[in-house]
Amino acid sequence: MVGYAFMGRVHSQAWRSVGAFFDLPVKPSMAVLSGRSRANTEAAAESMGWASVETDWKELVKRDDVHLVDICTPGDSHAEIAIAALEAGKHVLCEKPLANTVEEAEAMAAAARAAAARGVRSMVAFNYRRVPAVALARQLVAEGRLGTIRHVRAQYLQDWIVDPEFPLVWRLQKDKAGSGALGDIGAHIIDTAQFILGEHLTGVSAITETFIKERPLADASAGLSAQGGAEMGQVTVDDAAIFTGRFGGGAIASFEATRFATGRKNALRIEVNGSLGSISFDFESLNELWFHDHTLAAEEGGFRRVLVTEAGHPYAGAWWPPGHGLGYENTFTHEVKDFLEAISAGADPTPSFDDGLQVQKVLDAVERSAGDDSRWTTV
Ligand code: SOE
Repeated sequence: MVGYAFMGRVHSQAWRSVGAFFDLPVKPSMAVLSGRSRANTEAAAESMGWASVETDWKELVKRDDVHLVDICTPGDSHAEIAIAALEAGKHVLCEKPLANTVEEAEAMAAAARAAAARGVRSMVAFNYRRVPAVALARQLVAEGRLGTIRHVRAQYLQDWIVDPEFPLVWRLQKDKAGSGALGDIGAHIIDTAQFILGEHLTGVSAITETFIKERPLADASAGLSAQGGAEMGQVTVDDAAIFTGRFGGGAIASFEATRFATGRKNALRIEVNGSLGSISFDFESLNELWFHDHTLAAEEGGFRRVLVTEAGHPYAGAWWPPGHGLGYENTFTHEVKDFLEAISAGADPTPSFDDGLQVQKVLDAVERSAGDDSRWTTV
């Protein structure tokens, strides 16, 4: 694994726990963690269960005992690390968004296609696909239970940078993160919506806003709970993005991604309305999917809560008895389980780097539209 901050910790938890809950065709062993500071990387490796450390990811990629590289760094290093690892014959799991630009994502997707021809697999870490309720929503749509899809309403609402004193962490710098709320959390709702529908967005019209233009500088490694100093720096990404879009199958959609929705912590919400029914999901109640069956008599209709914790629900049977529920970290365990199974089966895992590239094209279209008075922009 490369990187050991928030994403590194949650991925490590997944690698540690996956074999205890799923009957896997291969057993992962956590060989090496890479980070720039030896002392900090050693401390992280010790607490998260990695057997050794490297201070240069290029050394990690060369090692014979490494068969899979998990990239948990900011977006500006994804392309270089992923392409080097794929060329060295290592399977690659890469955090989202796939890259900071469409050009980088294109190079990564090309490297992934070439590697797949040699049996080397890659996957982008859109973990919310692996929430059991989200996977169930996709099943219901695929089975036709919602009929023709007409509307998608997707939001990803957080509030962790409302305070103007919150420092200029890497997620607020375009050269490191690519974009702001758009790429960080907007990418998740784009992927989740496309996953549930099994269709792509074809065009968008967008607005973006940066409410706080300057913030105190933070130290380079600062994470989500960082402190700032007296010196100020420029915020170079969006704080919020709102866009409308059209899906290939005819549905029309609205998307909202913001870190300024006071009181909302990790509210990834999606509602889909079809001719035969609707589903509604909110990550802040992740064990629930709300389903309205429009084929019932009007007197019996209405949204019903499905508690997605039954053994027959996606992923749920591997865990606890019905009603005991899962959390954020379990979605990453499902992700690495699916990745290991695909590698062993010689199958292409999803979401692939091509799927990541497609999301990158939507992000790019949103930015182009927002920079051009919300003009309708083809993906
Ligand atoms: C921060 O906004 C963040 O950690 C994202 O980077 C993650 O992708 C999301 O799952 C939770 O919020």
